[in-house]
Amino acid sequence: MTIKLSEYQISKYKNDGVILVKEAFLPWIEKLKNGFQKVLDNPSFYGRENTSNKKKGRFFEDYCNWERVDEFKDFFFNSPAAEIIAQSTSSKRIQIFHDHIFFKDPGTEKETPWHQDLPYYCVDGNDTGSFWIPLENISKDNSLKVLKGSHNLPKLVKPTKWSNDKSWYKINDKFMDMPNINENNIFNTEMNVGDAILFNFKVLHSSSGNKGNKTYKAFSARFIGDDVRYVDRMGETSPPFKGINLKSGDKMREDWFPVVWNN
Ligand SMILES: O=C(O)CCC(=O)C(=O)O
Repeated sequence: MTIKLSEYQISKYKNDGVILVKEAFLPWIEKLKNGFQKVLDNPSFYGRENTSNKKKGRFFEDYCNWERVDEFKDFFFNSPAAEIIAQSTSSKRIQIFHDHIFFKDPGTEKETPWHQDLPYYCVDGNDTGSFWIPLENISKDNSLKVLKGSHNLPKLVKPTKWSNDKSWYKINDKFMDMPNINENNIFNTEMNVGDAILFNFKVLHSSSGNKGNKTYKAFSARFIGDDVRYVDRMGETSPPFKGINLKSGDKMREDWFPVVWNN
Protein backbone atom coordinates (compact mmCIF):
# COMPACT_ATOMS: atom_id res chain seq x y z
CA MET A 1 0.00 0.00 0.00
CA THR A 2 1.31 3.44 -0.96
CA ILE A 3 0.25 6.52 0.98
CA LYS A 4 0.41 9.93 -0.65
CA LEU A 5 0.44 12.87 1.75
CA SER A 6 -1.28 16.03 0.51
CA GLU A 7 0.66 19.28 0.03
CA TYR A 8 -1.35 20.59 3.00
CA GLN A 9 -0.17 17.73 5.26
CA ILE A 10 3.45 18.23 4.18
CA SER A 11 3.38 21.96 4.89
CA LYS A 12 1.56 21.32 8.21
CA TYR A 13 4.35 18.90 9.17
CA LYS A 14 6.98 21.50 8.36
CA ASN A 15 5.14 24.26 10.28
CA ASP A 16 3.70 22.39 13.27
CA GLY A 17 6.12 19.46 13.49
CA VAL A 18 3.14 17.09 13.84
CA ILE A 19 0.31 15.61 11.77
CA LEU A 20 -2.25 12.85 12.07
CA VAL A 21 -1.89 10.15 9.40
CA LYS A 22 -5.19 8.32 9.21
CA GLU A 23 -5.62 4.58 8.59
CA ALA A 24 -2.14 4.09 7.10
CA PHE A 25 -1.20 1.21 9.37
CA LEU A 26 -4.45 -0.72 9.74
CA PRO A 27 -3.04 -3.78 7.91
CA TRP A 28 -0.04 -3.79 10.29
CA ILE A 29 -1.78 -3.69 13.66
CA GLU A 30 -2.07 -7.45 14.29
CA LYS A 31 1.62 -7.87 13.44
CA LEU A 32 2.62 -5.01 15.71
CA LYS A 33 0.51 -6.47 18.53
CA ASN A 34 2.33 -9.81 18.16
CA GLY A 35 5.70 -8.08 18.16
CA PHE A 36 4.70 -5.96 21.16
CA GLN A 37 3.73 -9.09 23.12
CA LYS A 38 7.08 -10.71 22.28
CA VAL A 39 8.87 -7.74 23.85
CA LEU A 40 6.64 -7.80 26.94
CA ASP A 41 7.30 -11.55 27.34
CA ASN A 42 11.02 -11.14 26.79
CA PRO A 43 12.13 -7.53 27.38
CA SER A 44 15.50 -6.37 26.16
CA PHE A 45 18.33 -5.16 28.34
CA TYR A 46 16.84 -1.66 27.86
CA GLY A 47 13.38 -2.46 29.25
CA ARG A 48 12.55 0.19 31.85
CA GLU A 49 9.85 0.59 34.53
CA ASN A 50 8.91 4.24 35.06
CA THR A 51 6.47 3.87 37.96
CA SER A 52 7.71 4.42 41.47
CA ASN A 53 6.27 2.30 44.31
CA LYS A 54 4.25 5.26 45.52
CA LYS A 55 2.21 5.57 42.30
CA LYS A 56 -0.47 3.22 41.09
CA GLY A 57 -0.14 1.05 37.98
CA ARG A 58 2.66 0.10 35.62
CA PHE A 59 4.39 2.21 32.97
CA PHE A 60 6.89 0.12 31.03
CA GLU A 61 8.92 1.02 27.95
CA ASP A 62 11.50 -0.77 25.84
CA TYR A 63 13.36 0.01 22.62
CA CYS A 64 15.73 -1.14 19.87
CA ASN A 65 14.05 -4.50 19.36
CA TRP A 66 13.49 -4.45 15.60
CA GLU A 67 16.48 -6.63 14.79
CA ARG A 68 15.24 -9.50 16.97
CA VAL A 69 11.47 -9.04 16.55
CA ASP A 70 10.53 -10.00 12.99
CA GLU A 71 7.19 -8.17 13.10
CA PHE A 72 8.93 -4.87 13.87
CA LYS A 73 11.60 -5.50 11.24
CA ASP A 74 8.90 -6.19 8.65
CA PHE A 75 7.17 -2.94 9.60
CA PHE A 76 10.34 -0.89 9.10
CA PHE A 77 11.19 -2.47 5.76
CA ASN A 78 7.79 -3.09 4.21
CA SER A 79 5.14 -0.75 5.64
CA PRO A 80 4.43 2.66 4.05
CA ALA A 81 6.18 4.35 7.02
CA ALA A 82 9.53 5.16 5.37
CA GLU A 83 7.87 6.56 2.26
CA ILE A 84 5.65 8.81 4.38
CA ILE A 85 8.72 10.15 6.20
CA ALA A 86 10.43 10.79 2.85
CA GLN A 87 7.43 12.86 1.74
CA SER A 88 6.97 14.76 4.99
CA THR A 89 10.66 15.70 5.31
CA SER A 90 11.31 16.03 1.54
CA SER A 91 14.16 13.56 1.97
CA LYS A 92 15.63 11.32 -0.70
CA ARG A 93 16.95 8.69 1.69
CA ILE A 94 15.42 7.39 4.89
CA GLN A 95 17.18 5.28 7.51
CA ILE A 96 15.76 3.39 10.48
CA PHE A 97 16.62 5.03 13.79
CA HIS A 98 14.85 2.68 16.20
CA ASP A 99 11.59 1.31 17.59
CA HIS A 100 10.12 2.08 21.01
CA ILE A 101 7.15 0.62 22.89
CA PHE A 102 5.04 2.19 25.65
CA PHE A 103 2.78 0.20 27.98
CA LYS A 104 0.52 1.54 30.73
CA ASP A 105 -1.87 -0.59 32.78
CA PRO A 106 -5.37 0.82 33.30
CA GLY A 107 -5.29 3.21 36.26
CA THR A 108 -1.56 3.98 35.88
CA GLU A 109 -1.02 7.39 37.40
CA LYS A 110 2.45 8.10 36.07
CA GLU A 111 2.27 10.38 33.06
CA THR A 112 4.80 10.67 30.24
CA PRO A 113 6.24 14.09 31.09
CA TRP A 114 6.58 16.84 28.48
CA HIS A 115 9.84 16.30 26.62
CA GLN A 116 11.53 16.46 23.23
CA ASP A 117 13.17 13.27 21.97
CA LEU A 118 16.13 14.84 20.17
CA PRO A 119 18.11 15.89 23.28
CA TYR A 120 18.20 12.23 24.38
CA TYR A 121 19.43 11.10 20.96
CA CYS A 122 22.89 10.91 19.40
CA VAL A 123 21.65 12.71 16.28
CA ASP A 124 20.97 16.26 15.17
CA GLY A 125 18.88 17.49 12.26
CA ASN A 126 15.39 18.44 11.22
CA ASP A 127 14.53 15.69 8.73
CA THR A 128 13.21 13.34 11.38
CA GLY A 129 9.97 11.59 12.15
CA SER A 130 8.47 9.25 14.71
CA PHE A 131 5.18 7.48 14.15
CA TRP A 132 3.25 7.01 17.38
CA ILE A 133 0.82 4.16 16.77
CA PRO A 134 -1.67 3.12 19.46
CA LEU A 135 -2.60 -0.54 19.05
CA GLU A 136 -6.27 0.07 20.04
CA ASN A 137 -8.67 2.97 19.49
CA ILE A 138 -7.66 5.70 21.91
CA SER A 139 -9.58 8.58 23.49
CA LYS A 140 -8.39 12.16 23.32
CA ASP A 141 -7.70 12.05 27.07
CA ASN A 142 -5.31 9.12 26.76
CA SER A 143 -3.77 10.09 23.44
CA LEU A 144 -0.46 11.83 22.80
CA LYS A 145 -0.27 15.62 23.25
CA VAL A 146 2.15 17.57 21.06
CA LEU A 147 3.05 21.25 21.34
CA LYS A 148 2.75 22.57 17.79
CA GLY A 149 5.76 24.53 16.52
CA SER A 150 8.02 23.48 19.40
CA HIS A 151 10.57 22.10 16.91
CA ASN A 152 11.48 25.77 16.34
CA LEU A 153 12.45 26.63 19.93
CA PRO A 154 15.82 28.47 20.11
CA LYS A 155 17.49 25.62 22.01
CA LEU A 156 16.73 22.03 22.89
CA VAL A 157 14.90 21.55 26.18
CA LYS A 158 16.82 19.99 29.08
CA PRO A 159 16.09 16.24 29.16
CA THR A 160 15.24 14.46 32.42
CA LYS A 161 14.86 10.90 33.70
CA TRP A 162 11.17 10.00 33.71
CA SER A 163 11.35 7.80 36.78
CA ASN A 164 12.67 10.53 39.12
CA ASP A 165 12.60 13.82 37.12
CA LYS A 166 16.37 14.25 37.59
CA SER A 167 18.49 15.75 34.81
CA TRP A 168 19.56 13.20 32.14
CA TYR A 169 23.04 14.65 31.52
CA LYS A 170 25.59 16.06 33.97
CA ILE A 171 26.18 19.18 31.88
CA ASN A 172 23.14 21.09 30.68
CA ASP A 173 24.52 24.41 29.43
CA LYS A 174 23.43 23.80 25.83
CA PHE A 175 19.79 23.28 26.87
CA MET A 176 16.92 25.60 27.84
CA ASP A 177 14.39 25.03 30.62
CA MET A 178 10.93 23.74 29.78
CA PRO A 179 8.96 26.64 28.27
CA ASN A 180 5.36 27.38 29.24
CA ILE A 181 3.01 25.02 27.48
CA ASN A 182 0.35 27.11 25.73
CA GLU A 183 -2.79 24.97 26.00
CA ASN A 184 -4.18 26.58 22.82
CA ASN A 185 -1.27 25.22 20.82
CA ILE A 186 -1.59 21.57 21.77
CA PHE A 187 -2.28 18.97 19.11
CA ASN A 188 -4.40 16.23 20.70
CA THR A 189 -6.98 13.99 19.10
CA GLU A 190 -8.79 10.71 19.56
CA MET A 191 -7.51 8.05 17.20
CA ASN A 192 -8.79 4.91 15.54
CA VAL A 193 -6.67 1.82 15.36
CA GLY A 194 -4.45 2.11 12.26
CA ASP A 195 -4.02 5.89 12.64
CA ALA A 196 -0.64 7.36 13.59
CA ILE A 197 0.62 10.64 14.91
CA LEU A 198 3.76 11.62 13.01
CA PHE A 199 6.05 14.03 14.84
CA ASN A 200 9.48 15.65 14.47
CA PHE A 201 12.11 14.49 17.03
CA LYS A 202 12.26 18.13 18.26
CA VAL A 203 8.60 18.70 19.22
CA LEU A 204 7.57 18.71 22.86
CA HIS A 205 5.12 15.92 23.62
CA SER A 206 3.56 14.14 26.59
CA SER A 207 0.76 11.81 27.57
CA SER A 208 -1.28 11.35 30.72
CA GLY A 209 -1.42 8.25 32.88
CA ASN A 210 -3.85 5.62 31.62
CA LYS A 211 -7.31 7.02 32.39
CA GLY A 212 -9.09 4.29 30.41
CA ASN A 213 -10.06 0.75 31.35
CA LYS A 214 -7.97 -0.90 28.63
CA THR A 215 -4.22 -1.47 28.62
CA TYR A 216 -2.39 1.33 26.80
CA LYS A 217 -0.01 -0.02 24.18
CA ALA A 218 1.69 2.32 21.74
CA PHE A 219 4.38 1.43 19.21
CA SER A 220 6.75 4.12 17.95
CA ALA A 221 8.86 3.76 14.82
CA ARG A 222 11.57 6.39 14.40
CA PHE A 223 13.26 7.37 11.15
CA ILE A 224 16.00 9.75 10.03
CA GLY A 225 16.26 11.63 6.71
CA ASP A 226 18.68 13.67 4.62
CA ASP A 227 20.06 16.30 7.01
CA VAL A 228 20.51 14.04 10.04
CA ARG A 229 24.04 13.62 11.38
CA TYR A 230 25.63 12.03 14.44
CA VAL A 231 26.21 14.32 17.42
CA ASP A 232 28.30 13.64 20.51
CA ARG A 233 26.13 14.78 23.45
CA MET A 234 29.01 14.34 25.92
CA GLY A 235 27.11 11.79 27.96
CA GLU A 236 25.25 8.52 27.48
CA THR A 237 22.29 9.06 25.16
CA SER A 238 19.03 7.13 25.09
CA PRO A 239 19.25 4.75 23.30
CA PRO A 240 22.98 4.57 24.11
CA PHE A 241 24.18 2.98 20.82
CA LYS A 242 27.44 2.05 22.55
CA GLY A 243 30.41 1.47 20.22
CA ILE A 244 28.87 3.50 17.40
CA ASN A 245 32.33 4.93 16.63
CA LEU A 246 31.25 8.16 14.86
CA LYS A 247 32.28 11.81 15.20
CA SER A 248 29.90 14.77 15.39
CA GLY A 249 28.85 15.65 11.84
CA ASP A 250 29.27 12.10 10.48
CA LYS A 251 26.46 10.43 8.56
CA MET A 252 24.75 7.65 10.48
CA ARG A 253 26.28 4.28 9.64
CA GLU A 254 24.11 2.18 7.37
CA ASP A 255 25.01 -1.16 8.92
CA TRP A 256 23.35 -0.07 12.20
CA PHE A 257 20.70 2.23 10.70
CA PRO A 258 19.68 0.61 7.39
CA VAL A 259 18.41 2.63 4.47
CA VAL A 260 14.74 1.73 4.00
CA TRP A 261 13.85 4.33 1.38
CA ASN A 262 16.08 5.57 -1.43
CA ASN A 263 14.78 7.75 -4.20
O1 LIG B 1 3.23 6.94 24.63
C1 LIG B 1 3.78 7.70 25.41
O2 LIG B 1 3.35 7.87 26.55
C2 LIG B 1 4.99 8.48 25.04
C3 LIG B 1 5.38 8.42 23.60
C4 LIG B 1 6.67 9.13 23.33
O3 LIG B 1 7.17 9.86 24.13
C5 LIG B 1 7.35 8.92 22.05
O4 LIG B 1 6.89 8.13 21.20
O5 LIG B 1 8.40 9.55 21.84
